[in-house]
Formats: sequence, C-alpha cells, structure tokens
Amino acid sequence: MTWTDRLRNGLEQTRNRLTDSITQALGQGGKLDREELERIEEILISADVSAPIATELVDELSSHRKTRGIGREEVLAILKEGIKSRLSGYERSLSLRNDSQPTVILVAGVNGSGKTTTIAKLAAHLREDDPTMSITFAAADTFRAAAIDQLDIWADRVDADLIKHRIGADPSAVVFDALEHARRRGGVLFIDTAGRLHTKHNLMEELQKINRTIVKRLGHKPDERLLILDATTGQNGICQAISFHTAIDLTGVVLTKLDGTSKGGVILTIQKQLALPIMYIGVGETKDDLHEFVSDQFVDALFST
Ligand SMILES: Nc1nc2c(ncn2[C@@H]2O[C@H](COP(=O)(O)OP(=O)(O)O)[C@@H](O)[C@H]2O)c(=O)[nH]1
Ligand SMILES: [Mg+2]
Repeated sequence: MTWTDRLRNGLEQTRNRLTDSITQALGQGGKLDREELERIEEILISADVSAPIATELVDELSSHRKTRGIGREEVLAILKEGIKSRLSGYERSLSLRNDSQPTVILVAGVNGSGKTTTIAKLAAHLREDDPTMSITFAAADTFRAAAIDQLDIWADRVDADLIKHRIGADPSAVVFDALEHARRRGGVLFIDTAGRLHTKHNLMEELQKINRTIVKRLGHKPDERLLILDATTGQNGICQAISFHTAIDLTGVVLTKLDGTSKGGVILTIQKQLALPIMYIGVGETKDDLHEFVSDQFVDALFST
C-alpha cells in the first residue's frame, strides 16, 4: 500500500466527520444561510478544530457567500484552502548533524502516546536509508521493566545499540552513558523517556535534568526535543503539550494514532497554539504508517472523495 492510501485510510474517521457531515448539513440550493454556517462551525469543533479557528473558517465561507450563491463543492473547496493555508509552512524533517557529534533526539510524551514505537519506526527509516549508520537507543524510561525490554526488542530489529541500566535507575545516568557511547560511535542517539502523568512535576524535572546532562556533555541541547502526541486525546493533548514545551523547549511534534480518531482537526489547533513544526504523523502500527507530515497531502486526503 502506498503512503497516500495509508493516509487516506487513516484519516477516514475524521474525513467522515468533516466532509461527509458538512455535505449533509448543506441543504439544496446553495444559499448557505446562518443556520448552515453554524452547523458547519459545530462540525469543525466536533473534530477538535478549536473554536477560534472554526469561527475564522466559517467567516471566510460567509464572506464568499456575500458576493454570490455558493454550492456544496465550493463550500468544501473554500474550507480545504482555508485549512491548507493554515497548515502549510509548518513541516520539517529531522535534520542530522554533519559535524563529528552524534545527532541527539530526545523523545517525550505521556504514557502510551507512542514514544517507543515512534523511535523504532524512525530508526527503521534511517536504517533503510543507511545500512551502516550507527544508531543508539537510550532506555531512559527506567520506570517499568517492560519499557526497557520493549526497546531492547526494537534495538535488535533495527540493529541499534541499546544503552540500559536497571529498572529504577536514574534516567540521566542512562543518558550520560548513552552519550559516551554515541560520541564514540557517531550517528544518531534516540532517548526514550518515561511518560507517567501522575507525577507530572517530577516527570518534567526529570526531562530537564536529562536536557542539562546533554548540555553539559555536548555543549548544546539535544538536536531535537520531540513531543509524541496521541491524536485521540484531542484538545487535552494541547494542555500536555504546553507543559512539555515549557519544560524542555520542544523543537517539534509527532502526532500519532490519527487512524483511531474522528478528531484529526486537532492538528490545526496544535499548529495554532504551539506554533511548532508537525514533523511526522502516524496512522497505524507499522513503520510505513509513520511518515513525514506534508500539509498538502494531509489536506488532500482529508477532503478526498
Ligand atoms: N493505531 C495506531 N497505534 C499506534 C500508533 N502509534 C503508536 N501506536 C500504538 O500505541 C501503543 C503505545 O505505543 P508506545 O510506543 O509503547 O507508547 P509509549 O508509552 O509512549 O512508549 C502501541 O501499541 C503502538 O503500536 C498509530 O499511529 N496508530
Ligand atoms: Mg515507551
């Protein structure tokens, strides 16, 4: 299956919610009255487009209506352009260092958001591109033994070196050792971190300590500080994202599990509220289901028929 097909399939629930419901909401005749505009606004909000953005999009529709009548096709086309223009320019792919230092990628996010599997998928992509590149995983989620084991299995599959300590060990100590290893070997170092939310304050302190360890050792912050965000958590995810951003000054977002939600409109809200690049999106569990975010592709899939 091509990426375009995977993306289309993955966005099916959101597409149903947005384009199908909007088509249904529009009566015959293309008058686009107040009631229909309000209904469209509600539908956008139900897909987790934030209220201010939904209002802007509907205002754009409304101003078109004033000039002349407007048909269903045109309503969808105007919305599509409105969404495209908001999402474009926020893409960015991983940039690997080309000096003698390893590229360090710190991966953060709450439990179950997809941190470990995203690391595995990104590493699998790098491995495909370069069979000889050195890839190191740091098992800095020392909270659960299963987390270390899971990363160990992935390290085997993508031929990465795993640096781990015992369960309960200081995550920064794992990172320290992983940095030593990666400095010798070069290549890319992925740092898998814990995401337990009930001790949120400690979690943020732990991430900051990891950051400081890296600054001390390499003289700069991790090259990427990525937040893995589960799209099914919708607007709640935004609050999490803000705490992570405050703690570690994120460089980008990976939005996973778009296949599991009809609320994929959250991508607009994330872009607006965080103003961070959305680097990758996930629409399933295999490595081919994680792909660089390309806004035009995304919006085309969202409005495809
Ligand atoms: N359907 C779907 N599942 C995903 C996606 N990304 C991750 N997952 C699944 O989410 C679960 C939790 O992922 P994991 O990487 O262990 O989360 P972590 O706790 O943040 O490390 C796993 O079963 C993953 O396969 C996605 O884009 N779509
Ligand atoms: Mg994990």
